[in-house]
Amino acid sequence: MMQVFQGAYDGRGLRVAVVVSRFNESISKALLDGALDCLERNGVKEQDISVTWVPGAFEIPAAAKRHATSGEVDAIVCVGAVIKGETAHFEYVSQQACDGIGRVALESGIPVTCGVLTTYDSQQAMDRAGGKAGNKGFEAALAAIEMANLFASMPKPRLEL
Ligand code: INI
Repeated sequence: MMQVFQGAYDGRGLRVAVVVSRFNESISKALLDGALDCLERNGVKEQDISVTWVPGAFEIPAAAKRHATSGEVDAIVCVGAVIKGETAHFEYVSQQACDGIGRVALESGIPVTCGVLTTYDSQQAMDRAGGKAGNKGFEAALAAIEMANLFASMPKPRLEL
């Protein structure tokens, strides 16, 4: 019989860290609210949730790594907003944020999800932070719950890559 692994949207008993960047704060705050709403709706207890603020999206991976290596969380949700300005800075910040988040996930083996917006203007960001295109913070939190349950159901890692 074939084995199928999949995660459930059940946050009961999960310990979740949310890392949020202060830059573009009104957008980040809306993403954070979306993430917290999702965690609470899916049964994660308030005392099992932590929120960590960092200055900008560039700093998100380092804070996520601290949580990942603490052994005290089952999943990490990253939210923030990188919005294109007049220089190439946006490219480097968004790349560092997304690559770094992915690297922490791969290196730690703990689910780390990416609700960091990388948009060309503020309207696109607002649309994705509770506007007409949903709330990417909510979606990142849901993905974290699914991945934490998926990993709990999968065989334990025995080999180093
Ligand atoms: N940080 C963001 O989170 N979003 C941005 O749009 C942004 N832009 O465009 O500059 C941004 N820059 C700050 C960066 O994340 C660091 O905090 C800063 O460079 C200090 O390391």
